[in-house]
Amino acid sequence: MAQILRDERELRRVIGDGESLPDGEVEGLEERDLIDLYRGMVLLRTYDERSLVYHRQGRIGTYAIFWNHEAMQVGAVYALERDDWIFPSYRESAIGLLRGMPASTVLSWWRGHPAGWWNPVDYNVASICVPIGTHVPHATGLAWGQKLRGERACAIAFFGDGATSEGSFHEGANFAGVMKAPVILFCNNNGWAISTPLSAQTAAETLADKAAGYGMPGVRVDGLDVLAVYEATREAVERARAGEGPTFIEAVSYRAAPHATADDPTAYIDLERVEEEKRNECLGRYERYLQRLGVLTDDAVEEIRGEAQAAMREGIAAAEAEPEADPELLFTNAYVDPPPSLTDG
Ligand SMILES: Cc1ncc(C[n+]2csc(CCOP(=O)(O)OP(=O)(O)O)c2C)c(N)n1
Ligand SMILES: [Mg+2]
Repeated sequence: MAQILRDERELRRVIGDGESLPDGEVEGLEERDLIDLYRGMVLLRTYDERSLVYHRQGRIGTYAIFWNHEAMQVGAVYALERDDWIFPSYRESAIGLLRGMPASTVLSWWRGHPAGWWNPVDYNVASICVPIGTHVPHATGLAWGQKLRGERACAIAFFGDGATSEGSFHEGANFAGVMKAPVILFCNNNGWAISTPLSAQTAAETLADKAAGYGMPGVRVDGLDVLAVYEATREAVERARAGEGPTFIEAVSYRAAPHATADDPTAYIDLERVEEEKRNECLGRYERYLQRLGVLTDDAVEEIRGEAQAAMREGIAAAEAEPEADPELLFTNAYVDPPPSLTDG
């Protein structure tokens, strides 16, 4: 069971620090699950680190780094079943990899190539949402639809702290509460919306407090603790399937990387705090936990990292082998009746 830390309002944690904070465990998770979670985190970490290199080499465009957000993404998705729907923002661009999507697809998306757009029903992963918060009503609507059809599947929407100030978030959350939609509103609170700090974003004491206004529970969890995230999401999924409606999860972290490759956070961020966060980053924290438990061998680490690196090598090669896109495609599905300026000449 997760422990609740008294000094950090209801911030759930399972992984200890190897010193004064003891390790917990999550009921029902076997050794195989613990390693699967680790494999997912290594895959996403490798995707992210390689993508930054590919960007620097001019092989992908602007890229939204998700370094140290892996615990939130992997922990939450692990609590879902394959039929449950995922609605990612740009921060979760590679989350489809956890559902078997090839790395080349997501790399193509960041290359602005049409091969980067998948059919959502192939993975039950919706398109990557760049407008802030507009996918919250989409996820809610889909979840409500599933409920009306008597289906078991639920939906999860990932969005940031900044998104909680957007109209679409409030509309989606209110609708979810009223309709008791089986949806999980997963807020990645990394403390920043580009250069806007949380303190300038909201007057609420915590983002989870907002849940009360929509008649749903609000849960706070350490966003760098993959097991606490998993456990909190699993409970939310159980509520959703039991007909009890939506849950708001606030996963707390502090953004340790630039917002995106086009950003220079040295102009505004607390650099000492960033260094501290890097020392405590989520993958290393989980790796040390598994080592304390004695379930992760050096050979397994090497093998899992090797698999992820190979997936990325294959991914970039496949993305770069795509034939150049036809610029006309930009307009193909934009108009029922294209204006003369696009059709003439
Ligand atoms: C509707 C809308 N307004 C503004 C933007 C520009 N924008 C891109 S990212 C971002 C910050 C979002 O911060 P947050 O919701 O905390 O997510 P994070 O990037 O931290 O994961 C903004 C304002 C946008 N993409 N969409
Ligand atoms: Mg943010």
